[in-house]
Amino acid sequence: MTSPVNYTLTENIGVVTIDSPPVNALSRAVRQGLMEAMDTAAADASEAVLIICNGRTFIAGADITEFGKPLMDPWLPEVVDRIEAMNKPVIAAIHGTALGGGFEIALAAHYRCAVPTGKIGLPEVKLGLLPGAGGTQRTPRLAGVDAALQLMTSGVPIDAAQAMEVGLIDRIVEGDLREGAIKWAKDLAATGAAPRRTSEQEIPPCNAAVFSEYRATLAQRARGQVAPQAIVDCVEAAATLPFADGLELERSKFTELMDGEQSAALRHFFFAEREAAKIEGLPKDTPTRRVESVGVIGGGTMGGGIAMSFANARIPVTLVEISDAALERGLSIIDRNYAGSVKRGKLTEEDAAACRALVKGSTDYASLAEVDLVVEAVFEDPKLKKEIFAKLDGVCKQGAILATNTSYQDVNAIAAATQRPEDVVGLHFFSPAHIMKLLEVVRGNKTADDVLATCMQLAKRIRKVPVVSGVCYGFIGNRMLQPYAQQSQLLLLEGATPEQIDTAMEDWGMAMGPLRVFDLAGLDVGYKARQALSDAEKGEPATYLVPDMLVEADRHGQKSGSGYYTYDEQHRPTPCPEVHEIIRRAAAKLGFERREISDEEIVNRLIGALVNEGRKIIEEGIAQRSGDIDVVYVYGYGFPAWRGGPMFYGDAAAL
Ligand code: 3H9
Repeated sequence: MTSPVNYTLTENIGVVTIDSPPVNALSRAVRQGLMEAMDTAAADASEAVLIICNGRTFIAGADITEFGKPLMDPWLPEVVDRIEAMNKPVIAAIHGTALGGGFEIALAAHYRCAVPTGKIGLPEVKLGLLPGAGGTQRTPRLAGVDAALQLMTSGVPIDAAQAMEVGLIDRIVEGDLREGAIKWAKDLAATGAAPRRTSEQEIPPCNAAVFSEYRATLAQRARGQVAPQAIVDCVEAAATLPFADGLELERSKFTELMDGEQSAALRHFFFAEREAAKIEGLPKDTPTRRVESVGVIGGGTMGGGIAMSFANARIPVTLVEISDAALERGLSIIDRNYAGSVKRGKLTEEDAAACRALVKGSTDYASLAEVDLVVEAVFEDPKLKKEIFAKLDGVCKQGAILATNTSYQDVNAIAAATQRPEDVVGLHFFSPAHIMKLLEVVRGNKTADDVLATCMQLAKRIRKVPVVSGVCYGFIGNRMLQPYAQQSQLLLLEGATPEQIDTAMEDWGMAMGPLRVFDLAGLDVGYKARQALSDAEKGEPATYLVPDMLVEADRHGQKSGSGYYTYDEQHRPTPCPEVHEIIRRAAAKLGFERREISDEEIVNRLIGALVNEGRKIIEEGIAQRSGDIDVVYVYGYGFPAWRGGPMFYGDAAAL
């Protein structure tokens, strides 16, 4: 087998080229190849050594597929030490993303350059790990403690200019990277530049309080997670201990994290997310349709957010509303959202203006005649949706994809309102649609393969995470929410308070407890829907009596200032005796005997409800695989990724 690492002596420069698609991860073969290349370079006539990669990126990190398996020689830290110990200057030349172990290789090199579009990062924290090949000790020596903590605890990569500003790279190479880097290597050799070992550098002085401040911030921002705190420990060691001792601490903490539950969960999630983009039975080379223009029907919160998602990816959008007034309202919400993005530093003023200019309004369906995709986002009225699809069938060009953003309705029935059900698909965005990453792609019985493949590809283009769902009431995410919501009602009636349930779930890791979620969504919505149903249709009174009584007591949720909680002007919730009394009355009316309920029972019953429904969803073939459900819950419902998603957690905890 040929090695993925090639070594050539080009004049007086030893050039080490890594070529291991797709992302040059540090598999055993790459590590071996690097060791051999260093041995050869150390012994030959080269005066400097260049490490560079072929393909789309510099090394994107350790090979995650090897994690959790027995270690194979040479171990990455040995490779890193070998590179740093070289007796002639070693230069790393970065393009794409130098991530994790990949950037640690660059840190062990004596000099670093990158193309202007290059990025560097230490994303191990997203896998529940810390940089385990010297990154926690070398990064602060070059960039200082603050920048190092920021890079490692966020896991977010920075671009070449920022990396240069903080001292993590030495120069930016314009034009051809290989040529520029070889020229630099020759200059270094000509001027007799010596190896410059990061481990031997003094760490810039820092304020000792920074560590306790970081620990406190992370206890909030990364509640429950162990890796971010371990990173702070290691950086503190870098600032206070000799390099070798710091490295020893890093190695023991890395091993501890690797063996822990959180990293196992996050590694599962990493692969689940990538797997979710694949559709069983659909070949990789399934043709796709061109999508260069989009129509959105409905300019409410949802439609506006969907329009922005496309415009942000520089795809022109025609937003259709029923009247000039409604259109004006919709466009002004979009204006406000863009102003907000600029204010929060998410977009520059120019970018926001360029995106906004791509959204045009219309009150005429004829303006959708030439678009490649239409997303209908009107309110949940099945009759109205069918009328709209019949109209679209009349005006849209052949081959246009017709999508509905329904959260619950039957996509097959909507498709049947057209003469082209194969072009109809569900695209279920989550609110706020320009921010939330999840996109459920709902496959109808007749949805064509190329429509599905196009939607999966398009999702990536608009920076969403797509998951395929079959047709059922609520698809994957909202269907699972029903038994979860019902369980929360039973817990209230049996003796728990809203604040006990929410705190238990938030302490466990959910972004928001269920009752605060219901308050945010508005209790009146479900109440109104129930008024149209017969008692039999409403189901068990235990599942809705409390919210009905709250609405009847004028507690409509956060927007009205009160629901399960009372809210102040900053929307901060306070527990309320009136609510406790309502719950007690409801329990008495339904004959519930109230008792003490432990936090553990709350978590197990609520997560158990999700898991049980999830298993049914898999049995019925609505979801392709359990990892897809995990992706839906993490990206759409605030489920903690470090618990792996409900299905991973359910299996691990034998729920
Ligand atoms: C680490 O380095 C630990 C060290 O500190 C210490 C060790 C002692 N390994 O994401 P994509 C696969 S921890 C194995 O769709 P993109 C991926 O599964 C590591 N495989 O592409 C997919 O396979 P498939 C720190 C990997 O262009 C294919 O490559 N590094 C790895 O959207 C394409 O991936 C990270 O955490 C890997 N490291 O994004 C970086 N990376 O086609 C993780 C990717 O079969 N990677 N694959 O589904 C990423 O963030 C993105 O993949 C990247 C490219 C930005 C590189």
